[in-house]
Amino acid sequence: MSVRMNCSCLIIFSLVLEVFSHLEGCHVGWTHFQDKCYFFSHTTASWFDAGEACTQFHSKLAEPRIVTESNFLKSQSQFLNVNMWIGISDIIKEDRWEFSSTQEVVKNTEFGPGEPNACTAENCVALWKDFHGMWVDLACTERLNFICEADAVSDFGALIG
Ligand SMILES: [Ca+2]
Repeated sequence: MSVRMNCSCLIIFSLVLEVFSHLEGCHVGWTHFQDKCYFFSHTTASWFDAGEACTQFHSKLAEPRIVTESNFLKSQSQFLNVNMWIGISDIIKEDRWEFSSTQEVVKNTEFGPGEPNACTAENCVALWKDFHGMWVDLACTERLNFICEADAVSDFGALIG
């Protein structure tokens, strides 16, 4: 009897967790902030493979567009204590830093001291933990943790419907 009750409680608990995560508009394992959901990877990949992994999750490498978002990602990279790829590069044109998904030029770059520093040898941007999450340019083939972003689902009906 007690075992069965424990099982029921577990199921109800799981359902409650599930509903709460849906109410927030993000899948389990993703972090909700403002109108987006973020996935902070536990594994490392090249910048290209990281972008591919995000695509598999119906998302893209994070593209911090506003100060509050950028500060949130920086603080998370500090909290997790890892360097993390984001969706900014100058692959297409040297020293033209652009968001990968739209090729829009990044107006407010946040490079750390002495960065970017390697011209065509380093074309991909990461949040650097030793710079408190400020950016560095790195060789895109380096393996780093990465951040994916997706739109949060605000319409609860659309989620369950
Ligand atoms: Ca660099």
